Amino acid sequence: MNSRYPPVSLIGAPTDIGAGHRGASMGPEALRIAGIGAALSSRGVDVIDRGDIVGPRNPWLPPVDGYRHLNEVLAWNRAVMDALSDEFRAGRLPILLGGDHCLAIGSLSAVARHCRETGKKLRVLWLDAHSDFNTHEVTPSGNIHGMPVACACGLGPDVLTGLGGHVPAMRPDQIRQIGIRSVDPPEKRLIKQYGLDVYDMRYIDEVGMKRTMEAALDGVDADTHLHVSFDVDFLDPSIAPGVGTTVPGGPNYREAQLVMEMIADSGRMGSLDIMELNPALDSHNRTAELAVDLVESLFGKSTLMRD
Ligand code: EXY
Ligand code: MN
Ligand code: MN
Ligand code: MN
Repeated sequence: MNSRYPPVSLIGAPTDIGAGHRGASMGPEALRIAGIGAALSSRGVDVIDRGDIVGPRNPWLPPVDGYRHLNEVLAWNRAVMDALSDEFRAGRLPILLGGDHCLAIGSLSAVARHCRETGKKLRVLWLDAHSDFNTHEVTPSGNIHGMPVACACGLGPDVLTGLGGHVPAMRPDQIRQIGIRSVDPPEKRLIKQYGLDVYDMRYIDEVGMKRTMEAALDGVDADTHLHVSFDVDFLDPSIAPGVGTTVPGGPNYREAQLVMEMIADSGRMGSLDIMELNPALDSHNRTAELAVDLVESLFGKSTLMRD
């Protein structure tokens, strides 16, 4: 076994309850078919697949008061939070196989609680084309997958912001967003108001991915729990077509690999979300296979001569 990494638990959350397209509910199985378990085992990681969380079906209804499917989103996120909390208490590294990104409300709640209980410093890396910082007042869609970061920072309905028992679950200065290139105008105002640290694609173009990641990881040390929330739409759609919310102009293959390799080098990743993969929009499971390739890099596989 690879003693560099704690034992890993795969947790499927097969739902598209917070999304505007159907299909992310098939994400967990596509990642399994792409070989995520075997890929981790081959890295020497001790991995268990816990199977899938169960939750309500998607009724596919319009938003009410700016929220679509709020009750169902709450049920799924409670289940996600409980499942991740069990893994943290067992000393394991949970990998949440989404599912749409609204489920990060549950994972961030669990991670924040784990850090409060253990006294660890929290750093969240949010890899995404979107900031996911909308509220019900300003959302253009009512889709709650556009709101998880706001909820984690205390902006949202009490049932979601209070999920982990502490409001807000985290401070904006504990979050670094990377790859951002689609933000709604009122959402942008909120991001500025809350002082979120955003490394958008313009920044990455100008500064390069290496310096971007150095900045995003600055201050991460042995006392840090690093949570990586990887929305697959972070990647350029030319390499990752299997998502419902593609935005042109994202990181290319090598830039994405560098992100993962530098996170691996930090040695501090304690939990991971892989979100928004939509097999209904994919081509021959190519995006799932790319996600697994990137996960291998997160666990120390280098495409260069450093293994
Ligand atoms: N900002 C848009 C909305 O709130 O509807 C789009 C959000 C897409 C969210 C994707 C998963 O990252
Ligand atoms: Mn997202
Ligand atoms: Mn996104
Ligand atoms: Mn930890």
